[in-house]
Amino acid sequence: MFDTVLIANRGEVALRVQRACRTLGLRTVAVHSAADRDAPHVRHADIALWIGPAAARRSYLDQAAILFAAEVSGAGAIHPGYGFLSENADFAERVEAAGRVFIGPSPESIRTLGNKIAARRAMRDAGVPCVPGSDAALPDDADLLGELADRIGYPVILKAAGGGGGRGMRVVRDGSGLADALALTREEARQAFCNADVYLEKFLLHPRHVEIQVLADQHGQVVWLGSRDCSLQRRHQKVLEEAPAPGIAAETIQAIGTRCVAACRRIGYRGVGTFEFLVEDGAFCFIEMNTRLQVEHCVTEMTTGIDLVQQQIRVARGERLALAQDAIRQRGHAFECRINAEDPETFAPAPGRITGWELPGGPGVRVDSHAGAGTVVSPYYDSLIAKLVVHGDTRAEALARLRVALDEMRVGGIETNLDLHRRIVRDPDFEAGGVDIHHLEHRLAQERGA
Ligand code: MV4
Repeated sequence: MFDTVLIANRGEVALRVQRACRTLGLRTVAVHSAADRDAPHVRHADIALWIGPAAARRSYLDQAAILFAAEVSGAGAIHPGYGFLSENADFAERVEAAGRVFIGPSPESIRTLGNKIAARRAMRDAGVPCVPGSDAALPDDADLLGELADRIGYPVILKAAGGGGGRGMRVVRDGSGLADALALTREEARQAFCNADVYLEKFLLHPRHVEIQVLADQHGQVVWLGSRDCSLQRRHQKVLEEAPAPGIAAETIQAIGTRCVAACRRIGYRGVGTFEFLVEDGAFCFIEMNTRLQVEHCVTEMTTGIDLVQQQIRVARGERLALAQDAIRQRGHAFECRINAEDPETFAPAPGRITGWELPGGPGVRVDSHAGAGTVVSPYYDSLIAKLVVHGDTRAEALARLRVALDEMRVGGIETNLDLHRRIVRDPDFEAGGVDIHHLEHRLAQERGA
């Protein structure tokens, strides 16, 4: 099995993967663009290889450059992190064809679950509850289409099979706009995803976004690792996440988690995965599955005590899961704030040189970051500079610690969303727990009006 891992990513997740590899005694290869020469994971790696200029297309998305770097460095495995090539089935296939291990699910799993129609069908067949909707790609025939939507009930939402994460969607309020909306969505889908298939779901008005984390080995053993609530978002960008999802009965979560595990067994899933649900009036509705490590995996780590990246590498190595489901518990509560370099008014990325950097600490406080005083935040990549993660025995304790930590943290030289987080953690509705996916945008609109 492999003893060297190539980290095909940058920023905080590259450092996170670097640490997990070191903990397991593995050698590491960092591949970096011209913008990331001085990144900490590059410094800590055994081998660092320059793969191209700052633009991601010519570095972190350049499959040939990364495969060549693996060859010359003798890396037996590639960890894709999140974003970039992490959910690219063709890349996973090329890694395997080169005789290396892709640290993630099989290319077939990535491909199937990347097609949202196929994913829905697989989950429905496995007994995972889905949003009421169509079971196949929509026909263009207006009568058939109208019948389908009438049966589901308005409002409905059209979604591209190749979309996900909020891309390629359109809400339709009544039958009069349906055919035109389908034509538009189809054309956008063809352009954006090279797949013109579109499906239909009932549009839920006030759902929460709740996720279930799973972990599967290559021998058919699968566990679920509790829930996360990611409802606090703006324009499909998550801002603050927590675990477990507050105010949901343990038996309800347990029943859903068990279904997710059964679904993974059925499709022969391996690695870490996330089932995304919309939860409205206590009902869980599957929407999509993410086949990668997620940014917010840390709140699951803090509540379960399990190092998800280490587990990801172990199962990729062919090890059997050493975790039994009945020994896994979510203890206490955790929050994660995504600290971004961004304009507090416009939310536009605000790159630049960080001149001041003071981190919080104390019991239950964790900061995952590649940044520090002197770090230049590049305009070429996403604006995440740190994840502030806080754990406590109860939600109230974790929230109290989070308030203190946010007040302690200082970033100088660039603008950040630290102040936004300080306002969120003092919002009475957020403090009560269980706000829906529209809450943050409603609050921001209120603030602008006030
Ligand atoms: C929905 C929905 C309401 N009803 N599907 C947006 C991201 C993608 N993962 C799915 N999304 C949604 N799908 C149905 N049937 C509302 C959203 C949605 C949303 C979902 C999760 C988190 C934030 C969101 C913000 C706006 C819309």
